[in-house]
Amino acid sequence: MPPWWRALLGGRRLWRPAPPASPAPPPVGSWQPPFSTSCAKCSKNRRLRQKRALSERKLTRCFVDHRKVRVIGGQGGGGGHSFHSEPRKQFGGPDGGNGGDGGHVIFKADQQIRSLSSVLPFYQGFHGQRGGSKNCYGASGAYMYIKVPVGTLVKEDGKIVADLTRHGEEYVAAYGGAGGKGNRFFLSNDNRAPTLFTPGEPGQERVLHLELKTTAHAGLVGFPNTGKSSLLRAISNAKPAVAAYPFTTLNPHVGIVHYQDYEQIAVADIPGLIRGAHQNRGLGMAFLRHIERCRFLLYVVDLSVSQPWIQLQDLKYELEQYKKGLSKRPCVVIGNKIDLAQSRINLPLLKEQIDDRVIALSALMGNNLEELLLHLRELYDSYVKTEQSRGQIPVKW
Ligand SMILES: Nc1nc2c(ncn2[C@@H]2O[C@H](COP(=O)(O)OP(=O)(O)OP(=O)(O)O)[C@@H](O)[C@H]2O)c(=O)[nH]1
Ligand SMILES: [Mg+2]
Repeated sequence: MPPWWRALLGGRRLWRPAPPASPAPPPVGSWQPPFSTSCAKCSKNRRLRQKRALSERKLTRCFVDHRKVRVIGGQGGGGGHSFHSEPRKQFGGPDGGNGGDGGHVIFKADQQIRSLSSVLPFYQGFHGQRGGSKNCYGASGAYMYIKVPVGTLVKEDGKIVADLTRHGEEYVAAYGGAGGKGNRFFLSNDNRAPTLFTPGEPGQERVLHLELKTTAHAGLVGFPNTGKSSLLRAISNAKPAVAAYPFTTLNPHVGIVHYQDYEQIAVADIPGLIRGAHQNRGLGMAFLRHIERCRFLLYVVDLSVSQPWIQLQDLKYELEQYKKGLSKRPCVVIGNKIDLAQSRINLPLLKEQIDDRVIALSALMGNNLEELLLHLRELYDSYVKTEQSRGQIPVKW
């Protein structure tokens, strides 16, 4: 504080530094380290704050499996128009460079993307730059990549033009326009001073429909409330909502089952189907579409209801009506809710009625999940072998 300020306050000092406090002696018998350990202790004992899972309502709002997109490739840059001139070289000739090409707009499949919600309705590619003087070419426009989920179908006028089923696969949605020619390009013996130059071409313009079909190795197919989501929660880290009312799940969820040899099997929880789903009852078509891409099917039936084999017949009928041969895919029948008394009565009856293998388990209590996991691996191994024998690369996660 300046001295004149202190004089103004009547010589009073407003703030006085506290006398240095003498360190308190440590209590007898308890040795304290000469540094603070409280921070380390806290960090060791502190549990990592977990990210709150998105609610089903929020997920439903974010999940988009249809998009109409207008894409335009970048415009090519115009050709340059100039004549070289310098001291003692007055008529140096034409030196207008060519314009750069417009950038393409490209769809690229990315495993990290879950739905088409991040895809915008319109994309314009980057334009090429104009050709300059001194024979300088314009820079080409950069490619514009639009990330889409794996399993995206690209349709134009109802026809499938691309199917992006593998991570990193690309499809050029709109080509950029070619760059124009500068006047240097038109130099010839006949014409030593061409003034002609061409503008860049406009990029390709298309209206495309994107459609997402969930891709997974296995699909959990069943009526609502049979415990599909509970089962996916039990065998993987996925967290689909579980509740005691039908149509809790409205979008497919994909969970990954990890094995000791680092193989990973993707299992999709498909929303519940009902009778008449192939006629679009209960959003049937939207749900059935996601089953198409599953290499093998896990039919989940509720063993506690009477005559559970009827559920299975109905499911197979719906799949067959939707797409021929869909119900013939490798499959296993999962009899869920074996922890209930009625289920134990129904299980032998179900086994009598059907030829497929039945695995009885309880997704809620975790009973007999090992048998399912082992059989899932068998199905996966046979899928890998068939793909390799056909000379194709099996889809891996
Ligand atoms: N007792 C018993 N109840 C179960 C079992 N598995 C699931 N449930 C119950 O069944 C109800 C429905 O479970 P979900 O996992 O939501 O069924 P879902 O097939 O995904 O249903 P949707 O999403 O509507 O198609 C919940 O109340 C679960 O607690 C089980 O093994 N035993
Ligand atoms: Mg569910």
